[in-house]
Amino acid sequence: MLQQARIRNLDFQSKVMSAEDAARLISNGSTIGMSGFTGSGYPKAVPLALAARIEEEHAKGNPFRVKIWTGASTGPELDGALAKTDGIEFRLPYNSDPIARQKINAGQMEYFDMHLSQVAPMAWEGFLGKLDTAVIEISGITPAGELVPSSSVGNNKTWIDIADKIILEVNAWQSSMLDGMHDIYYGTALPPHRKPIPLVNSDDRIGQPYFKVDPSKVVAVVVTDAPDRNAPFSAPDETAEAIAANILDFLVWEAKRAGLPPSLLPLQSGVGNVPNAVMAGLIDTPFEQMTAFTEVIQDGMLDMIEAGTLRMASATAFSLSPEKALYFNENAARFRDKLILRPQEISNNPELVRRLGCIAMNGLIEADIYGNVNSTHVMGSRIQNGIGGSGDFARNGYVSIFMTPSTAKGGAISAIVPQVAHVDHINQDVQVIVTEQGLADLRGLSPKQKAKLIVEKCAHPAYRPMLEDYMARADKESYGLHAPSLPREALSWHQRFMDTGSMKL
Ligand code: 0RQ
Repeated sequence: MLQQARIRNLDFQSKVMSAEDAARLISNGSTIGMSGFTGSGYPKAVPLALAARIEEEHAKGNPFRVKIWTGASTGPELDGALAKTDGIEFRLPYNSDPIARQKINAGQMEYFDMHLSQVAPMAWEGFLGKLDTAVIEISGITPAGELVPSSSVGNNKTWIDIADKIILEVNAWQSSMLDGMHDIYYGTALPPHRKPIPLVNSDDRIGQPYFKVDPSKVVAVVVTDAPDRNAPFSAPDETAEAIAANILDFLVWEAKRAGLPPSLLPLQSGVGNVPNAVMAGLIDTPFEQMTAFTEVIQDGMLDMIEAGTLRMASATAFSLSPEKALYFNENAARFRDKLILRPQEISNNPELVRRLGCIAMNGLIEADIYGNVNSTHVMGSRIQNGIGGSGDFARNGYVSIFMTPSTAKGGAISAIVPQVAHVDHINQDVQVIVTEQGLADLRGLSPKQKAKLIVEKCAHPAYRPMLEDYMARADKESYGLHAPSLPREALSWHQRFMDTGSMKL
């Protein structure tokens, strides 16, 4: 019954098989394009069956590893299960799974951390090699044999188009109300044939609701009924609330200064507790009829829609807490005409982000006194997640805001340092830095002016005198005085943490 309701095409019905049988169609050394974006819409049965098969082969002493491409992060049934078996040889473009992270940082898994908007174009350009198999979660198949996307779109269109063979997971847990919510654009091309993307407003629809698929490439259809697994949000603590309040004050001030409309400009927000607290806070500001042109729809955005503050949100995926995902499934009809899910090469497209003038709000690991930002590598070498979509939005938005608590690890680490140990966002792409201490608007400032403001507004009082002392000495001893630095000392804070467990003197 379930099967017939979701798979409304006889040819596809005849391809239904178990996840174990489908996993047997994948061989050692394969490159697999999986669906999945921030814990939504990832395949939940075939990767687990593949992990079991890899474990069996390893137990027999046979090699078995695969290369995995996705939209962004997935769930424990995919990254976690495959990483645990040492089954992933190579992974791109974003990961937040703790087991996979541990393998990457132990040097046991190759990882290509890249801008999310660039994944599909690079795959088409052939840089990434050949894609053997696509494993894609969908929420249904139409009578005409088109695929109804699931709770994330990510790179699925591209994987379906370029893979030699396709395994589909039809997940009955996903709301049937997702049908019609997606906008799959088929007009992309490689240079010199690329044309302007005809999207002018966040809520423009420029494509079609379904993925096209060549049925002869579909080798298996697996039926599942399993929830997405996103991490729950914890209630914002005092620090998160202070950061959110600083951002909200800034947005109100900026709207007045620049004469922005009451709908502000399209919002982009990273994932996590602080961005979620910002969304919650926007409900009580003078803004109205706002839109979001962003990567993921999180709890706060659904609340904003229900409060009437947010008119619509465009993204590539949901990133809802487990409770909010259930709530969405039960109330999907209400949100249906207010949400659009697009391929990530469109949701994160630099051309569109620049044209729309998004307000980009992302997290950081550390920033330096000149406004360079490290979003990815703890102590310069240990990857946390990846750059994700932050670069797509930071460089191209109307204003790029980066937020963080001023310290990490109970105060042992300062988030503001003389020099970042790894650079993801150069200072030209970072216009505002905000911590619970305050907000530094860096637009139009020279390096020395930026340094003064960042230390004064954003650094924790325990580290402010150390930074001021560094700046004063650099001002006297530096090789050049445009962006004064003391190379021998600039990374000594990180070394001290690694040696002693604290950046403090
Ligand atoms: O580690 O979990 O072991 O305690 O980093 O830090 O403070 O919980 O903050 O969850 O917002 O993550 C930059 C990682 C911030 C995130 C980053 C440690 C800290 C903790 C997480 P523990 P918090 P958040 C759209 C945009 C890149 C991708 C992006 C991110 C852990 O925002 O991945 O922006 N951004 N995508 O203790 C050592 C420091 C540290 C530190 C934090 N200075 N030194 N450890 N940590 N600062 C979304 C997508 O692209 C899908």
